[in-house]
Amino acid sequence: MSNSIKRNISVTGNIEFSDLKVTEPSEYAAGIPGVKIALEHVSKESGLFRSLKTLSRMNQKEGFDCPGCAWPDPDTPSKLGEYCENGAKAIAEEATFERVDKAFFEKYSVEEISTWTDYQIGKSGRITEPFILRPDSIHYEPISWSDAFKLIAEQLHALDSPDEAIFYTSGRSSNEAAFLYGLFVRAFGTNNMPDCSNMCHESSGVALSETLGIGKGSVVLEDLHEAEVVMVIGQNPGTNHPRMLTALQKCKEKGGKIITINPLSESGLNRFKNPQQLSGIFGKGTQLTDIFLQVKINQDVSLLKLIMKRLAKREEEGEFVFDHDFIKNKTNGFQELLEDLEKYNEDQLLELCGVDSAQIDLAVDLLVKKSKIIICWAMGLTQHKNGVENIKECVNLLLAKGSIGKKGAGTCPVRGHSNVQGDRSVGIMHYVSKPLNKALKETFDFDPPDTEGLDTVNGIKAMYNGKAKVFIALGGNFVSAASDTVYTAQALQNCDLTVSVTTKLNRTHLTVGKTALILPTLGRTEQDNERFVTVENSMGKVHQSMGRMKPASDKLKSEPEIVAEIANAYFGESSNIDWMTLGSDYDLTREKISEVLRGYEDYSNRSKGSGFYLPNNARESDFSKLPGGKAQFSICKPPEHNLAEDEFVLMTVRSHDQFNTTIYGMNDRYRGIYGERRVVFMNPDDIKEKGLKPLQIVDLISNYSGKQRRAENFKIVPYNIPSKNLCAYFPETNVLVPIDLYAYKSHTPVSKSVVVKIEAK
Ligand SMILES: Nc1nc2c(c(=O)[nH]1)N[C@H]1C(S)=C(S)[C@@H](COP(=O)(O)OP(=O)(O)OC[C@H]3O[C@@H](n4cnc5c(=O)[nH]c(N)nc54)[C@H](O)[C@@H]3O)O[C@H]1N2
Ligand SMILES: Nc1nc2c(c(=O)[nH]1)N[C@H]1C(S)=C(S)[C@@H](COP(=O)(O)OP(=O)(O)OC[C@H]3O[C@@H](n4cnc5c(=O)[nH]c(N)nc54)[C@H](O)[C@@H]3O)O[C@H]1N2
Ligand SMILES: [Mo]
Repeated sequence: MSNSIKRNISVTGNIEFSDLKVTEPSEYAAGIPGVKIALEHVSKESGLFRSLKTLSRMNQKEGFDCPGCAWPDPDTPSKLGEYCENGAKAIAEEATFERVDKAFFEKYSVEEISTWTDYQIGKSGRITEPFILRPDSIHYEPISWSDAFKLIAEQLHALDSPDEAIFYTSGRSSNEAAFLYGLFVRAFGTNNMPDCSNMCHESSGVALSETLGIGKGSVVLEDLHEAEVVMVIGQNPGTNHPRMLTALQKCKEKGGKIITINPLSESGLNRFKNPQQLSGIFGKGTQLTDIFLQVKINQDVSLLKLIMKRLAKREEEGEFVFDHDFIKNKTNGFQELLEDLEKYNEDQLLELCGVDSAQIDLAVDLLVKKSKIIICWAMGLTQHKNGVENIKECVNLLLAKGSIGKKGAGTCPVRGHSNVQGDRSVGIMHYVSKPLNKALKETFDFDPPDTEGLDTVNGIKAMYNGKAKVFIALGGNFVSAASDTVYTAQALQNCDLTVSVTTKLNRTHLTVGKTALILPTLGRTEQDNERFVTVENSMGKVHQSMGRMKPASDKLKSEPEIVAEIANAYFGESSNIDWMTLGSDYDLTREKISEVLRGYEDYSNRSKGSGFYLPNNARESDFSKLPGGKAQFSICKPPEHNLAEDEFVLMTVRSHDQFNTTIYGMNDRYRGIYGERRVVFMNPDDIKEKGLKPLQIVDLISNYSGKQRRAENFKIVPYNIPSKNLCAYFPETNVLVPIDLYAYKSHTPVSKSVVVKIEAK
């Protein structure tokens, strides 16, 4: 092989400012602007007619599943279309007319592309054929599919051990592709399967498995309509799960109340004008949040403890607050929890969480009387050092109120990627599942590896230290999604080979190993030879998805085909698994899934129409697999930050115009930010006290274990956020998150509580 050169790649791209305009935050979500902007995005990228046709098929029974978030579809979709503004943007990204082809890569080197912003890189279009970046080159060039597969097989064979390869999965892959991928990786001989869950809801998975015996939520969509109280904690549904607002609206119409816990008053949770109803478009809309508890970043445990302490007091005073039958028959550890609560002093907890005491009383009043309670949460709880405890504290409250396993009550971790939950269910994970391994052996006659593999953080370290040499990604944008961007980029660059199965170009295709391959695949919306795939939504329902659009290029392959061909090239004649047939016959793959996993009987048939639910023990109040056969209360401690005078806690969040690392546009409409992403939201009193000024340019700096990390060029925006707290967008701020700072047990990077200093320029 030719000599490899060192490429001069920028890991941040251009950090110059564009054109910032700041207005008051929006007073409501969606409404006319929501519909208008949805249509603008799709028609700009792919033409008005094509876009209307595509939107009408989204989330309908015979259509395709939205490639955006994992919020479930109602059984009777709205006639005005079951989509949201941000789903429409996701479609527009995929349906774009722009192309990354041979001429594009002849014109632009990877060095030049890396100086662009993520927004510009994403807008360059759909990839049309396989490309290779050779070790002595800075330009990608075309390669045939068969040569690409051969090269991957050769490099995998050249490794000293299968554990020197890492197989990442993002959450957009279908169940069929993910199952085949997991099967191949185990047959190859490793459990090195980090996935985007590691950076996302892993803390939920760990906490829920340990307390309720299942790593998923317990509610279904209809439960949200029935609930008496919905608590939305650490989640911004107006932007990230817009169709959830319709469910919250139904809950309110039936008399339910909503408590929101968040450092920011997100407009999506204030007033909602449902774009799927004429009254929503033209009327005043629905007030969603009844009680807003403005918690300090990462002090949810303090706040929940305070709520429980006050609930316990009300019980002592003679009210019926806790569900003692449920607690006695179904749970372990309630007495210990009450004893632990006594150790905390109210004033101390109030000071820590920073919430107004009278507001907390309003929430307590509500919770005393109700038992149909649902807690919804997302990244505001999971991406902290104590992410697992945050969720366990929510489970404590639900268990004490008997709010699990009954209609209108339960846990609702709101998933991110549209099929991240399905990928896990069919076997994408770095840890060992003994039942899965046993079933794989029975069905496919090989011994799957039985030692735990590398997750995202450990995978990055292994590549950095030269212990892993091949990195293969089924989707995603690893370098921009993971923490510590500079370190992660170096880790990937240390590899011999990096491979990405992808629809579009992103920064991970620039920060690559000596050799790099881009394998272009069909998107969700595109026709796949009349075949359909299946996905699982956030509430454990599996259903089909069938693309209808003409593919972006006739050289694309489907994900199951690509995975099967890699496996086939690697094993050659030596495998007793017929990879090529499995990769092309999705019905057969589904049959194999149903042989290996419980709950998928008659899979292909049942996935048609609105689909089927997978078994869920928490929904049935069956805790037989847990210690003593009971759900577990947990003792959790409030976290300590011990901030120095000049330190702040920074949360890194999504703007309204992005899907993770894909930047759709430069606005964050609901927060009143237009034309710029390099902003940091700061409390107006803090700005004054530090002698800073609105719109002043600063750098953000994190110091950890003697190493300084810097994110340059942010404009200060005064905002309603607790003192000593800051907020900025990811991925720009990922350079600040140290690789060694992650949640205990789940290893989720602490993207929502990074301690930083501000330095004026
Ligand atoms: N349009 C769009 N949809 C998406 C995505 C997207 O990027 N764009 N991403 C998808 C993915 S993968 C995921 S995981 C989800 C993410 O969905 P979210 O979790 O809603 O996304 P974030 O922007 O990270 O928002 C976190 C919210 O938590 C709050 N928060 C931060 N720290 C704390 C805290 O300590 N306590 C509390 N109580 N709140 C806190 C923030 O103010 C913010 O409102 O969305 C999915 N859907
Ligand atoms: N600082 C900070 N970091 C974070 C977070 C945060 O809140 N703060 N959030 C974390 C979370 S919750 C998550 S889930 C991760 C996300 O991590 P990833 O899942 O790795 O990142 P995405 O940005 O969702 O990946 C987008 C890329 O997927 C590819 N793609 C799109 N559609 C398809 C498809 O159909 N098939 C294939 N094969 N590829 C496709 C495109 O190339 C696109 O550029 O980021 C995490 N990183
Ligand atoms: Mo996520």
